Amino acid sequence: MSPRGRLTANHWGTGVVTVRDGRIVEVAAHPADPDPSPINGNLAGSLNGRARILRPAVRLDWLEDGPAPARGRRGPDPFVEVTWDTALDLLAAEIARLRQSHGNDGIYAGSYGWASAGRFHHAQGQLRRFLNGQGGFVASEGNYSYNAALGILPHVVGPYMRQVVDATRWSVIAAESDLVVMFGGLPDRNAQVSDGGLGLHRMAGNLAACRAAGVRFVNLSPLRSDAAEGIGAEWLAPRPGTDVAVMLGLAHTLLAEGLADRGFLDRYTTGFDRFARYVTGEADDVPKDAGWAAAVSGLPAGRIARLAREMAAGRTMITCAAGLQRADHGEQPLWMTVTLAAMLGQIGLPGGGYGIGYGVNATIGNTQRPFRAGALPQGRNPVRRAIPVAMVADMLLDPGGSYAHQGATHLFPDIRMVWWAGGNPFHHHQDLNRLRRASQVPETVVVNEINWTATARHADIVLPVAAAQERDDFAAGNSDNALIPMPACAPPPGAARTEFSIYAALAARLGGAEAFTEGLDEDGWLRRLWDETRAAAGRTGVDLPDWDDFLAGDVIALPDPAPDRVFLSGFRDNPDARPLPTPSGRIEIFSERVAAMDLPDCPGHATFLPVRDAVAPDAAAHPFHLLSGQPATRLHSQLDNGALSRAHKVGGREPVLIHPDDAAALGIRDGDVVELSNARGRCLAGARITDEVRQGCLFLWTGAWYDPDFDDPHHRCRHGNPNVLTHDLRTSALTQSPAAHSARVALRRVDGAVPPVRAHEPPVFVPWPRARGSVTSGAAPSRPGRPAPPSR
Ligand SMILES: Nc1nc2c(c(=O)[nH]1)N[C@H]1C(S)=C(S)[C@@H](COP(=O)(O)OP(=O)(O)OC[C@H]3O[C@@H](n4cnc5c(=O)[nH]c(N)nc54)[C@H](O)[C@@H]3O)O[C@H]1N2
Ligand SMILES: Nc1nc2c(c(=O)[nH]1)N[C@H]1C(S)=C(S)[C@@H](COP(=O)(O)OP(=O)(O)OC[C@H]3O[C@@H](n4cnc5c(=O)[nH]c(N)nc54)[C@H](O)[C@@H]3O)O[C@H]1N2
Ligand SMILES: [Mo]
Repeated sequence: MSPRGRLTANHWGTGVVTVRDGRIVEVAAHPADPDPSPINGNLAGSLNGRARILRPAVRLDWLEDGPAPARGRRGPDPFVEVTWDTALDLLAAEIARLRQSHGNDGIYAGSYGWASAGRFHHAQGQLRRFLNGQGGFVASEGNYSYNAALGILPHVVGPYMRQVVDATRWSVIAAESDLVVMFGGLPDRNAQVSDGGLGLHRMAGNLAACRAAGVRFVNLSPLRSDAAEGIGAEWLAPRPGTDVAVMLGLAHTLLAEGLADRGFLDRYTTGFDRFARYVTGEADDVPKDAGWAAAVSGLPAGRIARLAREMAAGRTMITCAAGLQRADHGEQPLWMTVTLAAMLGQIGLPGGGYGIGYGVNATIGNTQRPFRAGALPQGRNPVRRAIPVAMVADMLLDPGGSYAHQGATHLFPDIRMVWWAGGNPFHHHQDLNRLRRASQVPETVVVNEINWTATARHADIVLPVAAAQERDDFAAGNSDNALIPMPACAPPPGAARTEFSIYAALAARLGGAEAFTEGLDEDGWLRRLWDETRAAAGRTGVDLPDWDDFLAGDVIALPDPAPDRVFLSGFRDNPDARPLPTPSGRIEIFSERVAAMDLPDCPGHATFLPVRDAVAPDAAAHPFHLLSGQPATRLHSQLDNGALSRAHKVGGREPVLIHPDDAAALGIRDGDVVELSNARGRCLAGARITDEVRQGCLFLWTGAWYDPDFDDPHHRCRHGNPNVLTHDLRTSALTQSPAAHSARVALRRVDGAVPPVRAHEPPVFVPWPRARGSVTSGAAPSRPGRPAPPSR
């Protein structure tokens, strides 16, 4: 093995682990990685941190009073640490009770989230397999990343995932493109992450090659650093939520100046004329010309018109960051990106056309997996119900209520138990005060976690689990071409254990142990999955070593199956033989199918619709547009108590980027404590004053662990989690996607005493049975809980 030490795989790349006295003390970059992620710097501190969950714990009220809605107590309540036998007996009895009294469609285990890399110990996969064997559960569909794309693009060009897998390669862009116009930029901090792990970070090198080849970049974004410094991008900062207006201004110029490619539009698209009447203003008396676009977006009209001419003059790639659709009417920038690219007529040509979400994932446009590696089979869910993932609070607050999705009406299930493993809804969901209310509704909430996140603190039964570095596994990123060994580097601390062992023990209590384990232990499963991987590799002509050699060895790089890929080139070559999977077989600039749904928030062609908070009656009281993109210093909320993430806090609070003019007007200096607020919630943050951010915008990274101050009437977050401020409205009734990037807030400097941040501390534990009035902080000695119900 070339690197000294044991390898580990994370969504942000491969690391080399140093262990001292049975503890992970450092995770360094793999020496072969040309652009390693700094996020490894959080691992040692977080895995050994004070917030690590060391023993199973049960919320005091739940233990005393039994399963019931929590009436605000989930969150502030103390916990009782219990033995595994007690925790598993209580949980098995509760599953049995609910199945009996209510049925499996009272169990919600969508459990959205990124968990950790690893083909076998995948948190959601394990939970689904277990519950599928116990009668099933209500699931979720879609994601928080690009849900609007999943829902709208099949109507326009075809499934979103094909567009990602088949995205035009950066090597092709370097060789063929003159200009790359990036809506939402292409943040290099984001493009270091890839779900399931990755061998090498290639984006920086490929962008450098573009630069060396003379490709010009334009970054349209509220944040200058959404374009990597090295690519020398021109920065244009439209008001957030106005990209569709800018693109319409570009489209109007193309049309007015005869620069739209009529031949392409006629042969490969449908419905352009309908859309053109909207652009010219024939349909609504508002010509969407560059002047109109300038008034809406704040960009100069002349620059918009010139950009249109530049785009038509050479080979132009248009990219749209996924962040743009995590916003009000997020379907529209996607549809408009495709429409604009169609007008340029370069879709399917090398270096032309469009790419959606290049920055979402380190592999997009950079490499691809040659085959699917083995993974834990999840079985079949007998409960065939799933809600759109971002409707979780809607569902809990409105059992039996109806909702629209893709033109149909559905009813919410009546949920009694919620189970989360490998996700952090008190990070990822919007309007956390509303989520707090919703999370009181179930009778029982179960959370498997590594750390005492806010989600764990809002649970009734908390199960401590081993981290990726504490169990044998292997990684094969979902879109990467490497196989990475993940040997256990250290034992899990305290009583933490693997989720496989937890479900095996629960299945033994409930019946169905054999169905869950199939008679295999963890090592047996890993060998089975590796055998499947070897067989799949063999079919592509790749010979893999046996499991023991692989686990002790280095990363295995696999061939890239399509290094010169050009998106939609087959369709362009022969649209009759290779039609798109849309109703017309063509790009649908106007969609009869979407139009027939008659949705005011998603009409039949790309349309500019304003940000809701900006046109709300109280808009003037909330003058700042809040953006809350992905943090450079961590993956979402994971390992927020690690060294790198903490080093970037301002006085222990999450930094918020403020433009110098805005700061001066409010008397805010760099490093001050500030409060962000609106009618939905409040949080404290640390001021970072920088001209990197557009004036009028505040940028507060997502993922600071939610730290509600229960002594404050507004439950103000002391730490700086933006989701106390974001709204829990959907992009549209078509896709019901989350829309975090469209919130407006007020800002003020906070003088005088401020409460300390408590997010990275464990909750309060009390002994049990309770001696009245006794409350201890930190780990109290475990005492047995109430008599365990008999196991089945
Ligand atoms: N305001 C705002 N909100 C956003 C976004 C935004 O841009 N702005 N982005 C959204 C997006 S794109 C996403 S993808 C989501 C991300 O939302 P999540 O995926 O929910 O966020 P993570 O912080 O990655 O949460 C993963 C959790 O799983 C835990 N974990 C890790 N490994 C394991 C394991 O093996 N077992 C168990 N049981 N737990 C494990 C970690 O400790 C962590 O708490 O956030 C969304 N929320
Ligand atoms: N380091 C790190 N990398 C990550 C992640 C992480 O947590 N940490 N998360 C990963 C995940 S799960 C995902 S889904 C991807 C997300 O990848 P993206 O969707 O690309 O990420 P975002 O940060 O939400 O948005 C990108 C940028 O869009 C800009 N933006 C927001 N609103 C607007 C707007 O209205 N107009 C314009 N023009 N720009 C706007 C913001 O400035 C933001 O920086 O990142 C992945 N990469
Ligand atoms: Mo995401």
